[in-house]
Amino acid sequence: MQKRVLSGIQPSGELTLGNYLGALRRWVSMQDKNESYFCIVDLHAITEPQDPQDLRRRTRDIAALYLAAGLDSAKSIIFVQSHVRAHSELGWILNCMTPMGWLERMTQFKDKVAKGSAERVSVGLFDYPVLMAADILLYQAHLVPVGDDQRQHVEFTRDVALRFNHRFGDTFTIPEPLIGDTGARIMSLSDPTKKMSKSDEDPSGTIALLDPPELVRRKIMRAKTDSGTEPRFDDERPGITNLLEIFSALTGKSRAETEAHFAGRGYGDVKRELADATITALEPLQREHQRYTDDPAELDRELRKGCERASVVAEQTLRDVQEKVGLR
Ligand code: ATP
Ligand code: LTN
Repeated sequence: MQKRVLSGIQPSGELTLGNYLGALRRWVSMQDKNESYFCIVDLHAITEPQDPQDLRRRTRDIAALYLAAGLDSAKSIIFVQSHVRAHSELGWILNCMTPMGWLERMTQFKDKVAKGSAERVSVGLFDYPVLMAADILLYQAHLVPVGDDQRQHVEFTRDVALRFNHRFGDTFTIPEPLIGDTGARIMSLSDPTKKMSKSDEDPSGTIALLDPPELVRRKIMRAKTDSGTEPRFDDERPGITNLLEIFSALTGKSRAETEAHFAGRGYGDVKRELADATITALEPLQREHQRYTDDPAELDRELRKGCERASVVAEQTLRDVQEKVGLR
């Protein structure tokens, strides 16, 4: 049986190598065998302050990168979250059924609050997982391919769905997170104890998918490592471990094969080969991205088609939910 797949990325910054290896690249390989929905979650991005022009540009840029990476609208439904109103509507209904305590436990929220003052944190950021649950449940998704940091949000979605089904009868498919073996948690190049993140203010830790080759090389050559010499995966040495992890995710080599590949060589060799591998992987993506930038009407057509197809499915679930809770 075909499974339904849904995932999304926020247009909160330039897409990174972490987004690619943890999410996007894996989506491409799933679209042949599954009924797939991939969105750009702009309503999630506005849970933190965004410049309106930047938000619009990034939303299109990310859509172009989805297509450039190989998502194909003949196989998948590719759309912008805010174009399909059912996301906000189901989000509200689920809000009314979700205990605050469940949201207070979310580690991503707690981490973000710890970084800023409570005054600056929006209600939307607190409520973020409920909207994410709406994204997933509207399409009755079985599988949610994400990086490791999103595991808790998918578990939360399962709890929301189970609770709704228990109270109102079978309504939602219970989804499962799908997290890769390699590349699920790429760390920052400048601080390998932190996740590589597109909204990081320090660009030296992040490889953006659209960084030009010389910049990619410079960032990798300057990546923070320890004073050791032997390239090995080692929790005590997060810098070199992260570089090896990226190498292994890009080349498809297992961790053992990657260690064997670099046996007897130094950290400098790892950096040089990783820079080459990264530049080679990004080159076709950047070329295809440029094609969509040159033809904005084509991108508009793709997103309009995606919105229409997604709306049909989303509306059906929304109606069912509205009827069950007594809104129709
Ligand atoms: P932000 O910095 O705005 O929180 P982000 O870079 O963490 O953004 P998201 O939009 O939150 O990116 O994530 C999109 C997808 O990319 C998710 O599936 C997430 O798990 C995955 N992802 C994000 N960062 C990484 C990373 N460093 N390694 C692996 N996967 C990642
Ligand atoms: N919270 C996710 C983005 C996201 C998402 C989704 C992922 C929003 N809705 C639905 C999978 C399915 C993140 O990566 N920060």
